[in-house]
Amino acid sequence: MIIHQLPLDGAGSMLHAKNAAVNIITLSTLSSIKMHTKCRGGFYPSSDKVPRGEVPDDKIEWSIAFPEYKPRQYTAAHILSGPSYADPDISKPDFKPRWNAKDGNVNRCSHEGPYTIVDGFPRNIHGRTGITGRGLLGRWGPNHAGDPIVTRWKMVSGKKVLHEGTGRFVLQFICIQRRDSGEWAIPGGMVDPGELVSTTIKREFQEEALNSLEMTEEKKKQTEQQLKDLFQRGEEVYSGYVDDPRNTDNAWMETIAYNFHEDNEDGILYSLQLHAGDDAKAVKWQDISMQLNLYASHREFIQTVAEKHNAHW
Ligand code: RP5
Repeated sequence: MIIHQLPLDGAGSMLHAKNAAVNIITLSTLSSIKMHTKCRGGFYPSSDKVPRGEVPDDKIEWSIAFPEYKPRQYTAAHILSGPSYADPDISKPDFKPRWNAKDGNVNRCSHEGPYTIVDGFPRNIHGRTGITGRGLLGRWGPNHAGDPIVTRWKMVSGKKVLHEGTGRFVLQFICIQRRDSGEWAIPGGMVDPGELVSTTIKREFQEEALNSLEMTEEKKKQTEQQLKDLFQRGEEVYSGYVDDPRNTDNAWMETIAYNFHEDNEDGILYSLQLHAGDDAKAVKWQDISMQLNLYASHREFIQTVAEKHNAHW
């Protein structure tokens, strides 16, 4: 028996048409779409209403002349106070970063190729954002993260759920609610200096979706053992720039996203107990569909995963 799920908007045929269109979005084109929708306009996040300068759609690219462009400079006070994960101010004489290179333990390479340095400052590889400085980001240039997209099939009474509108099975992913903005997101996080992204991804997943920071050492080991097989089967689904609301003209987010999928209904993901921890204030299994509204570019990453599994979108 197959469980059917009704289309949320009741527009089955329209969904089919849209699906045909989204299927042409491939990994290679992901990095060039929907950029600077979240890091342009309005006030800079968690600031005292610091406004971003206006950047019209046709003036995002640096190659387009925009002589009136005079963005404000903003770096959050806690970044300027010099926490261990942040760079010093660029004006400090002893700060000599090696741009576009592995700079000791810090990776200053972009996944998208070389970025330019203008008047000593790295320039956002995807164009203008309406603000200079680092905002909430610690590093000048690329700030590297990793994103675990952990998926399983939606099951009801032991059966996979089929969406009536698209005729495809419904996929679910582990979704966290961010403590900073309250938005729902993939449980990703920043790569620590010298850390492998694969390690970041596992660590962040366990901290944010399983609250490993509050587990006993024994429980932590047991959980790692349970997840070992799943984490060995990860597949990279995205690598590049993120349209993150914290991006500025001189500092931006990049990520590598991996999909860890469980096909087997006896597998670990059907019994795993979720507990929000660290930067997450809630965690849940989220049905995947085009109705999703997620932090930064996460909706696009999830769409890619849905397409990869030929799942409902
Ligand atoms: C996003 O910010 C990345 O995709 C990743 O999910 C996240 C990392 O930043 P924190 O969650 O550590 O703030 O751009």
